[in-house]
Amino acid sequence: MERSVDRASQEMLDRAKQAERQTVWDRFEQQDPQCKFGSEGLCCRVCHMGPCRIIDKKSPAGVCGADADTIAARNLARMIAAGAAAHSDHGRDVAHALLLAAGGGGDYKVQDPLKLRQVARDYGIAVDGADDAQVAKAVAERALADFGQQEGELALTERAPARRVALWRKLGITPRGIDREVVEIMHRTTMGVDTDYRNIIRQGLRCSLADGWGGSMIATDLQDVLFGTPSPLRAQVNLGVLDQEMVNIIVHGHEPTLSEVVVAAAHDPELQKLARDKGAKGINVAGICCTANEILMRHGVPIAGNFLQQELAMMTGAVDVMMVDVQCVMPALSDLARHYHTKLVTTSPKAKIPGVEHVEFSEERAMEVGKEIVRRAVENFDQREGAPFIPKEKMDLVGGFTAESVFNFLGGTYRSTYRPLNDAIMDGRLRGAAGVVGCNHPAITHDWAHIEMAKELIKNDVLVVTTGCSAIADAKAGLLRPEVAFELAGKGLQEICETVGIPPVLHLGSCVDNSRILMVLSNMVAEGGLGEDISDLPVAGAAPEWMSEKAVAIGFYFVASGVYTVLGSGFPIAGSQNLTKLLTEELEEEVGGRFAFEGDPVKAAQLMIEHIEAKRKALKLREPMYA
Ligand code: NFS
Ligand code: SF4
Repeated sequence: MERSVDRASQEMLDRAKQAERQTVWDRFEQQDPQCKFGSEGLCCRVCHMGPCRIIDKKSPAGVCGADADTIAARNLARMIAAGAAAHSDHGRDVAHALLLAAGGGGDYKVQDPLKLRQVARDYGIAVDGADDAQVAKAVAERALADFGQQEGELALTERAPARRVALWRKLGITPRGIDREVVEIMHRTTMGVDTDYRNIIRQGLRCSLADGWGGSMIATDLQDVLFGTPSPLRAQVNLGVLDQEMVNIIVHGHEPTLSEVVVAAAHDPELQKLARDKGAKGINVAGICCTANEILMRHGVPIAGNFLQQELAMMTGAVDVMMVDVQCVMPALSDLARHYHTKLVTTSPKAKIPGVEHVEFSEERAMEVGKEIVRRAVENFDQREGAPFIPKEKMDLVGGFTAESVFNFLGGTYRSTYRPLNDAIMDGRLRGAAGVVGCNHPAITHDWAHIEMAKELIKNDVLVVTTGCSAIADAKAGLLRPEVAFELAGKGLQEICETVGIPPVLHLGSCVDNSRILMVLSNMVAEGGLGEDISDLPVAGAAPEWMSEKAVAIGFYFVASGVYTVLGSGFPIAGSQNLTKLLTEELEEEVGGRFAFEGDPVKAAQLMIEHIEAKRKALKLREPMYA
């Protein structure tokens, strides 16, 4: 199997081989064969009577009597809890930064007062007569309270269509408080509590909603408030954005509270001068993973690569500092860094790596820390060992779409309406829309599944929205350029891209920005003509190369919101037929969405298109114009 379809990555993998450097792909091979009990969800380590493994006839239950269904469901629910916790803890930090900004302390300022007021209204906070600081304080406090709320409902869930809100209430899965739903999963899945796999998954759905319509949505909205709501812009992507003659700083991780100040610090005249004194032409910041998506969306800062490229970027020998914060950071970077001049720097008190330099970030001293990191990079520039090897590949892209901006463009004029999008779907120029999101996985040829799926969808007049590492994969393949529509999109989608000047694949941001997709779906329902609920819409979702627990939480909140969602590889639950049936069939009755598992990205796209067609039929829409 080829490791990557990305040329730049292939070149770096060749270099790695010559230099006998290990990568994630090698370690993945070393893990072969992976434990069957774990991968089928049949290993339980919840108490010290275990670990227990389910073996059909020999041991059909663990020491306590828990069976395959219980054990697989508990394991999966804990993945949801972890994923929701990661997104939500990120959201919490942003809310904290907003509170600081409201108090006038620290280095953050409200940059989108309009969005601030919108969020305030959605929280039911009175804004008339209040100044920005007062509104920001009220919003930040309200958002922070959402995490610890014990009773009632998360306010932002009311952004969903009324039908959906009512359904959640009926099912008892409206989230009460963000932290509470995570804690309740941990409680229910500990030894001797919830044994009913259906009941466990119910709580899983509730917790995932606390992520999508809670923690992640708070992260997205308050980041827009603090750092500005993105608008479409041009940028570049892939390892070729590293510049041999510049100080290269890679920001890797997730929280823009830090990457934003690093980008600003890189413009500091004093540091710029220092860089020139060191013989560099300037300071170049580039991103990896979702913090890259954040600063791309708002500033057009180039992206060096996605999840599976983190080691490859370091192997160029051109990275003077790789700064990491939280999530998706491979511990392997620390060993690898010993072979290069690259300074690896951890920054979060939540995420240290043994033997790695730590420059502790806090929102209170944001700019000071940002400058310190840039300074270390500049001072490291002349420590490079030999000439770097930077692949030439880089690609242009247009990114920066949001739920607010994206479909305004479909009308050709800037107005806040989803009418043109809904009309295009209703008159059959567009068949529907699909969200393709998520990670890379070394078991799947890097980027291949994302790209092939997106191509198949746009060929069939399905508009694609994308986030996370999937967006970066598509970007590298050139799918985020408006002109690619003429080459690869169906005729209907081509017409739309041409009229509006948008690419057929729209970059909506980082993984917490999947909450933007939830808002797009809500807005489509609100605009009218496509049914009463998200589950009526001709849309589908997919994560063709997922690996993170965060992707599990995302998949669940899409399904719980009524979206048919196809995963490139199944959840680790194959040992429980009942649970598999619940997630891939029966859930649809309950919540209007369900999962499908399909490893072939083109087949997966066809499943999505079939689903979209079924929804079109149910809505009695006309046949697609260019079928
Ligand atoms: Ni999402 Fe973004 Fe990438 Fe996966 Fe990791 S960076 S938060 S989890 S690997 S898409
Ligand atoms: Fe085994 Fe039950 Fe303990 Fe799990 S909870 S380790 S199945 S005894």
